Amino acid sequence: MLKKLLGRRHKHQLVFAYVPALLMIAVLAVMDWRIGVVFLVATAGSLMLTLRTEKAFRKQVGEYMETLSHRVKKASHDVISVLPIGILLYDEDKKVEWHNPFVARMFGRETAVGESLTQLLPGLKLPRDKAARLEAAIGSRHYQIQSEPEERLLYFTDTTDMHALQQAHEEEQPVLGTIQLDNLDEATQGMDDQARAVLLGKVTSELSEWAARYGIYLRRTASDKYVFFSNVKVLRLLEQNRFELLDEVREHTIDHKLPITLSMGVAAGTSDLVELGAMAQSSLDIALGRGGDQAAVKDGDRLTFYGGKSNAVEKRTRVRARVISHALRDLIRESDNVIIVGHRVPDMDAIGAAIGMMKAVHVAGKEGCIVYEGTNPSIQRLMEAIVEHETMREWFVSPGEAMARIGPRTLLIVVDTHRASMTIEPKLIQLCKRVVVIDHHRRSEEFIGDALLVYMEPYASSTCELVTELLQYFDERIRMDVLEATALLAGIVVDTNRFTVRTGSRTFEAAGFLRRSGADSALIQEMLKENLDEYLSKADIIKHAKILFGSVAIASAEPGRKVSPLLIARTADALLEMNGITASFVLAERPDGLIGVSARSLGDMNVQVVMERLGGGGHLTNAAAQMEGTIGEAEERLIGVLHDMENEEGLIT
Ligand SMILES: [Mn+2]
Repeated sequence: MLKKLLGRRHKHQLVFAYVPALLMIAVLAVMDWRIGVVFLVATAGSLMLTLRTEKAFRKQVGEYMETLSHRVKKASHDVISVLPIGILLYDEDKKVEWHNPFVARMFGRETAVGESLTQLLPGLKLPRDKAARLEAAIGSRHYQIQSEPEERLLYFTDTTDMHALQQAHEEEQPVLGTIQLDNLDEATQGMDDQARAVLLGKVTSELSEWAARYGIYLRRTASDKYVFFSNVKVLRLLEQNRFELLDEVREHTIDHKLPITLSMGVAAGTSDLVELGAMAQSSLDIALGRGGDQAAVKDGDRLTFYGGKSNAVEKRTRVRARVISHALRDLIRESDNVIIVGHRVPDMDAIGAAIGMMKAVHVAGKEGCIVYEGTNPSIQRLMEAIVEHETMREWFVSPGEAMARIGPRTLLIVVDTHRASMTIEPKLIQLCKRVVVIDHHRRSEEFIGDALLVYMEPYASSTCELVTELLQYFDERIRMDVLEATALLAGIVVDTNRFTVRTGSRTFEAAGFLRRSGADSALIQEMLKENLDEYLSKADIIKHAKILFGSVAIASAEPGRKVSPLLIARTADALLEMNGITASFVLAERPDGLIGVSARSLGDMNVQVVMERLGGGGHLTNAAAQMEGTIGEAEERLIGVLHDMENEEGLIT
């Protein structure tokens, strides 16, 4: 078409170009006809020659254009078959319609036409309407996939090298860890130098063997502290083996009167070494706060715990209790007033500890109050006794009233919890500049950050035990009111399930002091009495108990039956008392519609970790969680977690 247009225009132009020449010839012919003939012949020859040249040129151009378009077509075809990019077209049923040879090589077959995409690329989710960039591994290679749903077209790019490079980069990221021997002082107390050296040597060789096994750089920084340096690749291995060093050291020193346990704080996820160091230290603090004998790994924002199979060892020295007591006394004396707050739905331990702290405030000659949200069945009888008391009832105020009392020099004491969200009024913690935390729970990730003083001892039976010790050092001649001492003792009695769990020698010493101060055990007996209905309800749930893993009891209440959280907890306590049971789990629907789970253990199994996996928390031997859904689903999830843990590192130690 183009050629024709071009040719026609040229012909016309040529003809017009010869018009003046013809006119000239006509004039010449009029003058002399012979000259006219000569010029006419010459002009005709010239015109013929021009037309022939023009024709030859047109032919050449035409031929050239034809070969060019052919070559372009050929090249684009070659590109599709040779380019290192896969192109695949699919139909509405996601079946392959066409692909280039790259795709055939990618799948390692001659053709994939007619096959379904879901089978070729299992697990790949193609978005319906938007262009998207996806990734897939086919065989040993990695591909980036550009999806164009409107054209039903996929482009594949081989990113294997990039992927390998990325992985190598990630694996070489630095990891920093700190290791602390939890109980070296306690374990070596009373040992002579030689025995101590032998024990330390044993632990040290265990540690260096471990470091050599993984190619870790390990360095001792104090008699009971180490620092190590490694990379993410090694960390993944350590996690896979669930930090078996913890078990090895504990097992190799088990023939001593106290096995040595380790705590580790490990940090990864940044290449900033200063930040890594701070993260490793805070991870170690958390591991220790949870009772030690475990590794806390902070990888970016993710915090994971490994181990923690043994219970926190009681600290035999009371130096810390005395130091804390004196620091607390100074803080109270420097304050205008003191507000004491416990956790929501307070139990005996929270109320008892708050009352003990009020005693401290009064001994220091200051004003104070206890934040109170109302009664619940577990503290009903204690609160009745307090209401009848001439002065104690004045101590309890509403959260609003407490808030109104906050001044610039107000001290807030948080008891029996260390999580701001668990307190009766979290705003108090934001509003008070000066906060003290006294708790016996194993530390969770949420933590009141900028407290002036933190006294957290997971080995202790109860916050009341800690508070009783603090009071003894507060003032040596401290005299307590009968109801004050009774409330503190009641807290210890409840949290130890009548001195049967988590009871150390210091628990009895604290109980002895309270008894000497006039604590009324008959009154406690009265407070803890249960009624017949409750007893029958417990028996009703226990009836459904089944035994897993030989000694783990799980009992679920009937669906639709509402059970109070307190009764769920007490049923778990009762179930644990049965012969041959090492751990008990009780599930029931709570009045608020959630499924409540209470978990108890004699100490051979860490129920805190089980509950943490279900979104709850607590202690090694005493923990709880709340779940949404039906009771059957909750039980299924719980059993799933138990099986997972059994496969990972064994449930029972
Ligand atoms: Mn408690």
